Amino acid sequence: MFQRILVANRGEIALRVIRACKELGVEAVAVYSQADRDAPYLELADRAICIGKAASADSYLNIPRLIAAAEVADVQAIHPGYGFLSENPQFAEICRSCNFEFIGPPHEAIRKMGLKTEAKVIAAQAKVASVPGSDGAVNSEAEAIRIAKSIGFPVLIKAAAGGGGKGMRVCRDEASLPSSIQAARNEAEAAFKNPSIYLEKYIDRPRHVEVQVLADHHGNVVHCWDRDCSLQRRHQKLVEEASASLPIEVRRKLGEAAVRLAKTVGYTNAGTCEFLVDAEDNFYFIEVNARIQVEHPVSEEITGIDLVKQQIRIAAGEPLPFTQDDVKSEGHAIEVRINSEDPEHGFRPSAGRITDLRVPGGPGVRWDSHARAGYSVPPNYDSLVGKLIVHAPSRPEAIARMRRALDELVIEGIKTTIPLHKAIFRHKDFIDGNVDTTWVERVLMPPKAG
Ligand code: MV4
Repeated sequence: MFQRILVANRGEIALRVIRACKELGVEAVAVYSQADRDAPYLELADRAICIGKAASADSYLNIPRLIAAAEVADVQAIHPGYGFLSENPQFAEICRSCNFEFIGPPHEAIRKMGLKTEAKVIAAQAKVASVPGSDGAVNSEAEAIRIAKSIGFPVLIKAAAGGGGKGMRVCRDEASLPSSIQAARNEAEAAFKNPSIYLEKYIDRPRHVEVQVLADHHGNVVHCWDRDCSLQRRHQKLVEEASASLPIEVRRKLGEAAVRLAKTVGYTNAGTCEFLVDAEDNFYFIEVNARIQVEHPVSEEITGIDLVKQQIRIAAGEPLPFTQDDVKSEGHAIEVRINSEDPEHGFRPSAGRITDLRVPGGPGVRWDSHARAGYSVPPNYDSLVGKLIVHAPSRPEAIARMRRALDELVIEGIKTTIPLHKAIFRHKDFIDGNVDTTWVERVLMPPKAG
């Protein structure tokens, strides 16, 4: 096992990795920007190193500064967390070339999965169905029109280098296809420095279901079952659940598909295969997330596996200590993301000082947060202040437990998404499981008229 790890991230996930290190007997070295100099997660690390100014480009996205911190602290491995550099193949490659183990997949796998057109080729090799669409990038208007006519309108134009919903455009007819493609190319070039686009059949009101996988360096790949992450607003997830409440045969097939995909691309460490699921429970692969995700705790709760500890063990060369048959899905877990945003005012970030914080407890309740009373949420980064996770024997009991826990949770001094979550957990559609990726914006918070 490693003696010491650099945690190349901040906030909630930095604390999550520090906690895993402590339980493994590994020293955790935290990094921080000037905006985070008073952040509570630093006190829990064995050492903390300032890596630069508040701007991400000068700190958490700055590869030379992170490598310098790793050298100064004499660590053996680097955990990138989520966001920031976690899916940057160049960072993974540089870590390894500087003799630091990157706690994540091989840079080749990150690079391939970063190109969504390449990921779909790998899915086809693995005999995993993806959404019908173009074979790779679309290079001309004529080609786009031919493909759109063969799959049928509406089509979705996606950026090859995209993901997470950025740079997507729905196109409903042939007449608007050329201008939609041009607009999508411009967005893709601006956001990803890559104008390449591809086409997919637009799936109406899909559910977003993803499968957690773990793969070691000895050829063992297991899935840790499925999560439903359909509840989102403007591509920001709000609520995640495990399981995705699909029939067991569908869940098995999803898991097996994710394992085939991971094996085909030579994946190691933790990752997620994302699928869209239609009203008939048909599933279509869309992309791979080559990192630990914000919503990983719900999979931990139903399987009893500490995914972050497994990431570290895998990177240290240990074989997975269990087989697929050992990974059981028990009960139902739900996570809500508590963001410092004002739902009453278009979810604008609401940075500021938390004056009071009272966290829920009791059976089946987990609170993953770096925040505490007196902590000031800096305006420079994402607005996640904590994740409230519940686990119970069934989905109705998990919903009741989440309602109870949300009523106990008090955060004062900043605006948060707590009132929105309370409304979701009282809504009949959510309780009945009648939600999809369009539900929040279509039903719960439709745009105001005028
Ligand atoms: C889609 C889709 C409908 N049809 N692809 C958005 C995020 C990115 N991972 C893929 N996304 C979508 N791809 C086809 N062919 C609808 C979405 C989508 C979505 C997916 C998951 C979660 C939230 C979403 C919100 C809007 C659209």
